[in-house]
Amino acid sequence: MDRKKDLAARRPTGSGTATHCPYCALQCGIKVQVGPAGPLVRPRPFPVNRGVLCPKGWAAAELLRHPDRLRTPLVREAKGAPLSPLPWPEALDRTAAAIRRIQLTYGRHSFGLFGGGGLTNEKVYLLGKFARVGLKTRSIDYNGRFCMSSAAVAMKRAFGLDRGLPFPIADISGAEVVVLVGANVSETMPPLEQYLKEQRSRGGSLIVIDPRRTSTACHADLHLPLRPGSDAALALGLLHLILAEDRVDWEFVAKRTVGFEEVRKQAIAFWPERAARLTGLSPSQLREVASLLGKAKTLLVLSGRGQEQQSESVGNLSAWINLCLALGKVGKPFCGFGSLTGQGNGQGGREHGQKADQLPGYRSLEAAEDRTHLCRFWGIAEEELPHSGPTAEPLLRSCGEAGGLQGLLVMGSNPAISAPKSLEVMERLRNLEFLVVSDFFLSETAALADVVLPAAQWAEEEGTMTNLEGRVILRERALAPPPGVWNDLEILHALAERLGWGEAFPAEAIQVFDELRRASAGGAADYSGISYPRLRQGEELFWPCPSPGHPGTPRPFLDQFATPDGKARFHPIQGLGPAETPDSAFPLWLTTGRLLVHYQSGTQTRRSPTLLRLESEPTVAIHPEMAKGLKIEAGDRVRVSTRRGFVRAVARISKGLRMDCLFLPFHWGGEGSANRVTNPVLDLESGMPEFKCCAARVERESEGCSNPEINPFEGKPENLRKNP
Ligand SMILES: Nc1nc2c(c(=O)[nH]1)N[C@H]1C(S)=C(S)[C@@H](COP(=O)(O)OP(=O)(O)OC[C@H]3O[C@@H](n4cnc5c(=O)[nH]c(N)nc54)[C@H](O)[C@@H]3O)O[C@H]1N2
Ligand SMILES: Nc1nc2c(c(=O)[nH]1)N[C@H]1C(S)=C(S)[C@@H](COP(=O)(O)OP(=O)(O)OC[C@H]3O[C@@H](n4cnc5c(=O)[nH]c(N)nc54)[C@H](O)[C@@H]3O)O[C@H]1N2
Ligand code: SF4
Ligand SMILES: [Mo]
Repeated sequence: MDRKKDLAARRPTGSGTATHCPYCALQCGIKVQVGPAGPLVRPRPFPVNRGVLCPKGWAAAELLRHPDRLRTPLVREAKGAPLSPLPWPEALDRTAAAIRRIQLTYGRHSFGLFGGGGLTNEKVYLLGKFARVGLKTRSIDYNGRFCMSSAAVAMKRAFGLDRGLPFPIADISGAEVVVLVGANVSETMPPLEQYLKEQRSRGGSLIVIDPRRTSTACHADLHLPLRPGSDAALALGLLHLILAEDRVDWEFVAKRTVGFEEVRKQAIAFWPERAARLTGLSPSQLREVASLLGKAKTLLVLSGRGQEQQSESVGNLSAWINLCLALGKVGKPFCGFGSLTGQGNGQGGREHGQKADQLPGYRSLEAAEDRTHLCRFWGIAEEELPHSGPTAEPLLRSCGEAGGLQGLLVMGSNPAISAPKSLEVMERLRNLEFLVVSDFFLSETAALADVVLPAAQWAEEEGTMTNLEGRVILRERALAPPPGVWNDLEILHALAERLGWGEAFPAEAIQVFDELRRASAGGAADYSGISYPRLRQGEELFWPCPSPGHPGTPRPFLDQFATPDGKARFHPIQGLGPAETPDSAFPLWLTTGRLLVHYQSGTQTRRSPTLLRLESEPTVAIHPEMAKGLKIEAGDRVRVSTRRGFVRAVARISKGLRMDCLFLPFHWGGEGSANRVTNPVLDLESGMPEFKCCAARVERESEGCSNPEINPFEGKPENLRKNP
C-alpha cells in the first residue's frame, strides 16, 4: 500500500512536452514529463514510430539528472595535471586565448573543429560558420565521416542528391520486396519493424543480407549470410542473373539513366558459380534472390553500415544502386534505393557545413557559384573563405604533427572510442597544444582535454533535427539545464564574442535556424520554406522545401533525378573486397557493430542503470563450433587479436553468425574498445574506415563467468517493444 502511494506521489502530472528521442535517426516522437521523481520519457503518437520506442528511448531521461553530469567547466593547469573546476568566464577566456595563440603561431588551419551527427541543424550550421567565417580554418570534419560518407558519395554521384531515404519510411509497408543489406534494424531502429511486419502481412518478402543471423534476419523470408566484404560481388552476381533472365527494365534504363553498357559488361563476368565462390553463398541462393527481385513489381533496397563501413564501400553501394536502376525500381512509389542514416541528425549533420568539403544547403566548398553565394550571404571576401580540408581520419591523425593540428574543439563526438586506431588517436589528442571538448559527461575524449565545457542535453534546449527520411522535426525544450550548464550555441556565441565577432553568432536556436534557412535557399538541401511555427503546427516537412507555402518533398526523384540532365548514373565497380583477409595467423573475420541497448561510444548509455543492467561489459560473439574447437565457453574471458593489437572481452556463444566470423560491439572503452584492433584503411573516395572487416583470432584468457547468457534480445523481437 505504501509502495503504491509512493508511486502515485512520484507520478508526473500534466501532459508533458512533446519532443523527440535523443538517439538514432528515426527521431521517435516522445513526451517528457517532469514529476517529483525527475523527468520521464513516454512514447507519443508520431508518424515515424507510431507510439513505439526502443529501450534506449524509454531510458533516455535517466541521464538528465545523472550524478556524473558535468556541471561546471573543468580545466587542466598544465599537461599531466588533473582537471579542476573553473568558472565559465575564465574557461572561455582561456579557450579563446588558446585559439588565438595557436592560429597566430602555427597558421589559421592549425586550429580545427570536430563535430557530430547528433548535433542539431542549428549547431551544425553555427559550427561550420565558426570554422569558415570566424576562424577561417579549413580544418573541420565530423563523426558522420565514419557513418554516412560512403552513402553520401554513392548517392550523390548516382542520383545527383544525397538524401539517405528519398522516400518516407511508410513506403516500406507497401513494397513487394524489401532487401536489407548490412542493416540490423531490429537492434538499431526497432520501431521500423512495424513497417516490415506490415509489408510481410500484405504478402511481401523480406531479404536480409548479413554475415550474422541477426534478430532482423530472424523475421526474413530469406537470409543470405554472405562472407564479410563481398557485397559488391553479390550485387554483381545478381545483376548477371537479372540480365540472363532478361529482367532488365530497358525502357527505364533508356529513359531515365546513363551509363548502363559498361556496368552490363562488368556483370557478365560474375556468373553464379563465381559470385557464389566470392560471397560464400550457393548459386541456388543467388538464383532464388535474383528471381524474387526480377519478378517484384515494387522493390526497396535499404543499406546499412554493414556494407558501408568498408574500404570499397562506395563500390558496394554503387553495385546495389546499379542493380536497382537496371530493374527500373528507383524514383517510383514504393520503389527505391536508400541508405539508413544512423545518428539523430545524421542527415542534417551532413547538409549545413560541418563537413570538410561543404557549405550550408549541401553546397560545395569547391564549386565557384556555391562559394560566391555563401561569401555574399556572410559578407566576406572570397579569398577569405577556406577550401576543403582533410577528412576526419587524416584530420585526427595530424594532431600534434608539424603542419597539422595544434588545437582542436570537439563538439558532439567521442573519437577516442569511435575513430579507427583509437589508441593512437588518444595519444595524438594528448599531444595537442590545446584540446577543448563540449560534452554532457566526461567522455574518453573529454578526459584528455585541457578545457571541458559542460553542455545542455537534448531535453534542455530547442533545435531542429532532420531524420533518416529527410523530415525536419523540432525538438522542444522540456526543462531547464542544471545550474552551471550552457548549451552549445551559447558556448559558440560566447567564444565568438571573445574573438571579436559575437554578433554574427546568435545564441538563440530560432535565430540561428532563420539564418540557416536563408543560407540554404537555392541549395540542394533547401530549408528556406521551413520555420519553427510550421513545425509546431505539426506540418510534415521533408526537404527540399523552398518557400513558406511549399509542402516539402517526401519523394524527390519521382519525375527526374537531381543530375543536370535529370537522369541517374550507373557506375562500374573499381575494387572488390576488403583490404585484409584471414590467413593462418588471423584465421577469422572480425566485424564490429551495435547492440540494442547501447548507443555508439557509450558515453550516454553506459551511464544508464537500466541499460547497463542488460549489457554490462564488452562481449564478443563466437560461433559454437568455433568456440568448441578453441575450447572457449560462454562467459570465458577472451582476447581478440588482429595485426594491430588486441582487445579483451567476454565470450558469448551464438549460433547466429557465420562460423568464420566474430562480432564485437564498439560501445566500450578501455581494453574492450573495438577500434584498438579494426583496420584503419579508408575508402579513397569517401574517407570511410574499414570497421566491418578485418582478419582476427580469438583465444581464451581465463575462465570467468560474469555475463554468460546470450544476448537476451537475439531472435526474440517481441522483447524489443517492452519498457525494460
Ligand atoms: N542500438 C543502437 N542503435 C543505433 C546505434 C547504436 O549505437 N546502437 N547507432 C545508430 C547509428 S549512428 C547507426 S550508423 C546505425 C547503424 O545501424 P546498422 O547498420 O543496422 O548497424 P551495425 O551493427 O553497425 O551494422 C549492421 C550489420 O552489418 C553486418 N555486417 C558486418 N559486415 C558486413 C558485410 O560485410 N556485409 C553486410 N552486408 N553486412 C555486414 C553486421 O553483422 C551487422 O548486423 O544505428 C543507429 N542506431
Ligand atoms: N568499430 C566501429 N567503429 C565505429 C562504428 C562501427 O560500427 N564500428 N560506427 C561509426 C559510426 S556509424 C558512428 S556514427 C560513430 C559515432 O561515434 P561517436 O562520435 O563516438 O558517437 P557518440 O558516442 O554518439 O558521441 C557523441 C559524444 O558527444 C556527446 N554529445 C551528444 N550530443 C551532444 C550535443 O548535442 N552536444 C555536445 N556538446 N555533446 C553531445 C555524447 O555524450 C558523446 O560523448 O562511430 C563510428 N565508429
Ligand atoms: S529507435 Fe530507439 S533510439 Fe532510435 S529514436 Fe526511437 S527510441 Fe530513440
Ligand atoms: Mo552512425
